[in-house]
Amino acid sequence: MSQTSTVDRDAKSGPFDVERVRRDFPALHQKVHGRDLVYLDSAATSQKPQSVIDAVTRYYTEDNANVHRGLHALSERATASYESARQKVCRFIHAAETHEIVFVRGATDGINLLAQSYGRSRLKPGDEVLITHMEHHSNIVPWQIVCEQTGAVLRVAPIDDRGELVMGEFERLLTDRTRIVAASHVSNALGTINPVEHMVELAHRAGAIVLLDGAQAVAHGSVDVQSIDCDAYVLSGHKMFGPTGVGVLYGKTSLLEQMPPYQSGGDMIKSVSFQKTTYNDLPYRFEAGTPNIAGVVGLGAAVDYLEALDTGAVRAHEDDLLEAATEGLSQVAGLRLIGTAARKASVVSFVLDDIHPHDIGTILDGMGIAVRTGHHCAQPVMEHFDVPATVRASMAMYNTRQDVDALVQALSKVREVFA
Ligand code: C6P
Repeated sequence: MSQTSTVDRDAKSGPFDVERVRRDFPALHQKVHGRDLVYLDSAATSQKPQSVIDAVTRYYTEDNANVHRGLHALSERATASYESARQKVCRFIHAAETHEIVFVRGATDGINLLAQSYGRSRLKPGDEVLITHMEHHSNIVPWQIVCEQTGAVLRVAPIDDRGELVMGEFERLLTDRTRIVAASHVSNALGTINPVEHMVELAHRAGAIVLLDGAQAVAHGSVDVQSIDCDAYVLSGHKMFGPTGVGVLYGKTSLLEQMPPYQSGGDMIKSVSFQKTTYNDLPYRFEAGTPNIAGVVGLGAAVDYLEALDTGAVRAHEDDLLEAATEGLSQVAGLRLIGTAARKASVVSFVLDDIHPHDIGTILDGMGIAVRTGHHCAQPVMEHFDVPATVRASMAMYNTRQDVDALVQALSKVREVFA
């Protein structure tokens, strides 16, 4: 991230050994179409370090058992690993209590949980939910659905032509009718880092609770949910070097305590009879059924991996990549950057002449360069910039200046092909 007060800028910054980090990620060392892979699609999903792969394999090889259910040794080991991952995530995002960490399938699942549990039980006709124009579909559609179900009204705070939230409008749209604000911490399509502390402060002043979508934030810098003071925060394991199919809904105790169960079944109850069911304590009340145990164990290993790195050095390295990519791409004739906010994570979206992004993506793939092309599940963003799609290169700590150079050079070739 280029700069943000939610990120600990005082973290010790030292020389960053990208080659050592790269050695931890086996998938990076392969040829694609006969060329060395240049992986620039980490916002879609990051690659996994060997330690995460090993943790998942070890769980299945040695400990595989259901959690919270068995008294036998394997079940106790599986439960211990599962609950230790909860403690790791709690520490990683600086939550106050481990029971504030609810394991879900990913950011999408976490947002749906909040919308259907808190939103559906609380919203009344005429109440308002405020989102922003830069949201991923996962932070739009669940709110549209809950507004249809309850008669609440969805409001959208605009963005400007750099892809920054128009704070004056955001503030104006916060009224005594606003009950929930749901906003991305970092935009996946633009890379914009939102001023989340200020947004939370304004929303709280208006009496609303705030959910932040941290899917794109957690891999780039330490997040402190207590200092941000958001009421809820979601993340996806697979975007922070962990497995797919696992993520976290963080909720302040005071919020989670008000929320009725979302899904029901095993593990979320204390007792069941045909007359009455009593629900389990937090966070188990929101973890119905057998969870993705291997995924949670892998997520714990991903947190271990991240915590062993110097976050300041990682951030400096990513900022350097962002700067190099922005500079390099700006030199490519006919290229228009989409998303030029002052505070950005290492994501660059662009269009090139009138060449369709899918064609660019296909040519780049032929050169071993993996980028994402399309609307990035953020169609309102595309509409704002009046483009059908963009090419998006998203960089993680294992990327190098050479990766950036390879992209910039390849784009000149793309232009030659279409000239
Ligand atoms: N964005 C991208 O290529 P899930 O699928 O639940 O793990 O994450 C959904 C999601 C929510 N919010 C933001 C800001 C996101 O970026 C994503 C996922 C990927 O940009 C896949 S569409």
